[in-house]
Amino acid sequence: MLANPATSVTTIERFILEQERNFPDATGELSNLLYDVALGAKVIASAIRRAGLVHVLGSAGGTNVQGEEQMKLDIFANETLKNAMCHTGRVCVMASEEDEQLIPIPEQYSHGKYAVLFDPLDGSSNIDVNCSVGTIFSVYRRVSMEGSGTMADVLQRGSEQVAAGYVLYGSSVMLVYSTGRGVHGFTLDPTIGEFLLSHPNIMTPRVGRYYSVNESNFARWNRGVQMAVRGFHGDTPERIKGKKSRYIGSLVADFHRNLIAGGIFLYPGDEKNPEGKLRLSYEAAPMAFLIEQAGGGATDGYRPILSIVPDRLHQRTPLVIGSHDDVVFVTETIKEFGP
Ligand code: P6P
Repeated sequence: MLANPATSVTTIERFILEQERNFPDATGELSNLLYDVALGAKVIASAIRRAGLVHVLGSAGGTNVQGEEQMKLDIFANETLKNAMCHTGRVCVMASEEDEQLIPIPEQYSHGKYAVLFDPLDGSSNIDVNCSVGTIFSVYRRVSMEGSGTMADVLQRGSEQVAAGYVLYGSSVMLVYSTGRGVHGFTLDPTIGEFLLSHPNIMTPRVGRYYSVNESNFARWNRGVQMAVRGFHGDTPERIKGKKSRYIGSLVADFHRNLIAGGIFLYPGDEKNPEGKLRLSYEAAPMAFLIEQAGGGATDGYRPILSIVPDRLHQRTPLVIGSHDDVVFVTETIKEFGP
């Protein structure tokens, strides 16, 4: 008998268990870690929904390691994620955009086999104007032997990730993740407080409809990047068909639209910031893991993001990410027209 559609929902818990059943090498620990992140996301989503009401908006007065003004929600999101994972015995060390140093697991808790990195609230400058913001997370298997995790556990090549994902706090709250077996999207049903499977096996179109870049930096880009973006403007139809411009200034929101509809996002390096603005370990690498699982690509303009071994925790990287053929076009145009 067909299940009644009203009750045939697939929660993230059910989906992860089914994934475990289909892949005998899957261990429950990674599944449970994803539940922990999902719980943290629900708490953060609730705070964001209420932000305008509880005067959480506005600066907390502090500044983070990036020298950026910390919004109260930044701090709340950071603490929420730490608290969701530190006591579980699944994690040996954490790292966050909001913390200059590694985040050790308190001695009273056991140390698990995963290292987790996150940007707790990316795009936080959009909070006060009610634009979408996001959480980004990246999971590695530890390389250190036991006890408290080390910097080596978090400074791994992106291709070593065992899971990565993001939460988009937009018109609806979505959690999108991959454990290397496809990309799957879940939408939070606030009436029951559950993430329900809404976008199984996401594949991104080979050619994108949109391009996303901060055009105000155009004059500072190298000639190759300028020529690639001019191609997206439609200035060189013999090289590439023009695209529509969409740029929110929130990586998770821009990435998600391009993932679903097809598109390319660029944050190139320039004369002022040769390494660009975005962080390798907890922004570019997890998004690169996802986009490659969805059939797209991600480079720093020259080499795959997932091939880069980080030297420093808060290392920046130029980022070109999205539909496969568009990423190839940018990389080839940079090669042809040079820096
Ligand atoms: P710009 C938000 O501050 C962020 O880190 C990303 O989410 C976003 O893609 C980028 O910076 C926007 O930077 O310089 O265009 O405002």
